[in-house]
Amino acid sequence: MAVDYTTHDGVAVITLNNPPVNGLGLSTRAGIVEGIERAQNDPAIKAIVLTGAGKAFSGGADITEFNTPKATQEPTLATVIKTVESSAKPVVAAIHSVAMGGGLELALGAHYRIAAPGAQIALPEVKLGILPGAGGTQRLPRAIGLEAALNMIVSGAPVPSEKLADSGLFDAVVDGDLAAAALAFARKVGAQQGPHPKVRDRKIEHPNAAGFIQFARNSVAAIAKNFPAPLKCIDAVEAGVQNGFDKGLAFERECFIALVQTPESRALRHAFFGERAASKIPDVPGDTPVRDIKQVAVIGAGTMGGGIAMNFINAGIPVTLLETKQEALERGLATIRKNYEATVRKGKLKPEALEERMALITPTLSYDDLKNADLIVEAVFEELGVKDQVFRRLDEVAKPGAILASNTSTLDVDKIAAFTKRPQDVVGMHFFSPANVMKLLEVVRGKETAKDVLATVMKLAKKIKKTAVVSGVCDGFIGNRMIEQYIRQALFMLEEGALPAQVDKAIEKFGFAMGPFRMSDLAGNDIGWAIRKRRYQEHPDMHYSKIADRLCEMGRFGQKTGGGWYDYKAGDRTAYPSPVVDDMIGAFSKETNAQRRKIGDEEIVERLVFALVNEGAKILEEGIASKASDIDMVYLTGYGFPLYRGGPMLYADTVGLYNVERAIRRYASRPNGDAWRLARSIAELAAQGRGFNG
Ligand code: T1G
Repeated sequence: MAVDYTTHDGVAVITLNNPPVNGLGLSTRAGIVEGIERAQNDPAIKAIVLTGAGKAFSGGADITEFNTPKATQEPTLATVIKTVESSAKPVVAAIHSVAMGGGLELALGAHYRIAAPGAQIALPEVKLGILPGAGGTQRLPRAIGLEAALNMIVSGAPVPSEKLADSGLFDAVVDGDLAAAALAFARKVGAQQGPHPKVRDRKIEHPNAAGFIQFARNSVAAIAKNFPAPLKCIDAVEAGVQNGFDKGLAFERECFIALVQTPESRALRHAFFGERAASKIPDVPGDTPVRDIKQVAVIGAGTMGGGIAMNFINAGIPVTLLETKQEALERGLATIRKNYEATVRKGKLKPEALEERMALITPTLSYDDLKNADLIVEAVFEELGVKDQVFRRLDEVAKPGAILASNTSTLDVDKIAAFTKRPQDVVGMHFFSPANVMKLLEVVRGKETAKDVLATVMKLAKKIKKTAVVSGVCDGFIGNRMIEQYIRQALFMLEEGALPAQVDKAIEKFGFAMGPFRMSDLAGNDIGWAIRKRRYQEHPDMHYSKIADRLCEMGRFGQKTGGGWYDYKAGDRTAYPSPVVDDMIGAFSKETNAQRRKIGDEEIVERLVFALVNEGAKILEEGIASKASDIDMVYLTGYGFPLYRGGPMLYADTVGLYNVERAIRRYASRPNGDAWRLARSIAELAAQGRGFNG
């Protein structure tokens, strides 16, 4: 049973014991009910303490049970809370570390609550696309007031327990021994005459509840356009304010059942699990010993190197920053300082913290200064010859056991590893620009990369707040390999009849942060041009539209040259459709005898997204990625794929692989159809009625 029951001089202590965070799974729920009933039947027991073992009071409903029969099997959480609340003997919730979601709702069912400072208190259900489903929308407003409760429920953000000390939520916030304080408190209230206070009996006081709720609804509606849950949170709270506790509770339940079935909630839960699953590498045991990373070195102080260095100093890890020339080093340091100054101006960093962080950087022009580094990340020019020199030199100076990482985004990590005599210590750490902002880190596993190197980098990634996804070695790893097919389709569609603004608008309406042409103008069209030139050499058989080359031959590299797929005005980043480009596209179609036709938005979205899905399926087949959710995490955290759709692979499951297959076969039979080689696994899974994510 995931609950312990002990007695201490007339006080029964029920301890949740379901690691890692005392998720309220079926056995935990049953154990609490049994404990409460056992205490009722023991005349020696005068009061009950409810607490959690390990690292949490409770992290809430056991999300691993979601959409399984256990989740709704009695005793449900609502039943547990009702049992606690109707106990004749007072129940004291003793809260430490984490009381979230159902965990906080359970505590709200107790008669008294005492907390240790520093505990994270939250109703984060909205972040999973649902709402508190066990009375949180009804009890929290009664505990801490309408405004504070609505803020917590709609944001899902955690509040430290000490900040709620005077909110009415806790009877005490105690430093020191929480267990002893809880026992003393329980003895005190156990000696008092009942009935003991119930949060549900409190009134929700507000001078103008209806007005405030309407104000909240208007402000939330403006920002939550793709997510139904935040507005439902407000509806549920309002129902309790207007119609009383029991009706409010019933309405909350209806809302919960409706929301848990929505594709948005499925996407958010998928992302929640995907984030955690990504750090698990199938053949690397979770208890693999990791190397100690106390000192990092970064080679290259350019845009990438500087951003990479910031990640480590933000986590308090000192960085030796190496450049070849003094002015490049100074330029890099100045850029890092400028970035921090901007953060200070936004009030997100204290001025003194800026200096502390800058002090963690040791600039140098000498490789000899890298000899104590535990991890060395190179971010030098993307050319194999340059990587060759750098890694041979690292092989000479780096200490044994130092991890040698390349930030390469396109080169073969196995080839880079072969420049050293220690390929087992070489790994790819592909950061995304701007490296100090983008959450995604592709960890590229060479065929000889040691397992403890992978385990070390994955753990370090969590410390520097990155979402790390392991990729095998292939051209473009996971993200860029898939985006190449996406861009191919975008270019073909220009030849076939679409214009840049139409393609961008269609995919941005689908939810992408930025369409392919605005993105290319931002990154620089010359970057894609260089990659295509390499492609034409390596894969002469791969059919590419040359329309983007035509644009580059016109010198239209994007924002940096004042014009790319769009026109730009000085000091204005707005992308204006360009008549010059539209004419070029029309002329190009004529030259290639492409019959221009009207292309609908639905086809644009299908061809762009299914190009990702099809390549993602091949990446899974080849074992470059170990799970579909890894691919989704790459796209959600590195490519602006809309979170409410859960990533390309989950989106394909939502559409149904049967429909994805039919669409791909349709496009394969049309002009430029040679770009569509249907992934075998899509046909197989479709035939079995399955999806990528089970
Ligand atoms: N159930 C089951 N497992 C959970 C869990 C949960 N609620 N929360 C976390 N885990 C696992 C997680 O998958 C990971 O597993 C391990 O715990 C450590 O997590 C009715 C319906 C609690 C702040 O949304 O925010 O209650 O990978 O790496 O950084 O209204 O986890 O080790 O195998 O994140 O210390 C609402 C979600 C549920 C809380 C701890 N609750 N969790 O953070 O560790 S819905 C939540 C978190 C609900 C009711 C509704 C965080 C944390 P593994 P971790 P952490």
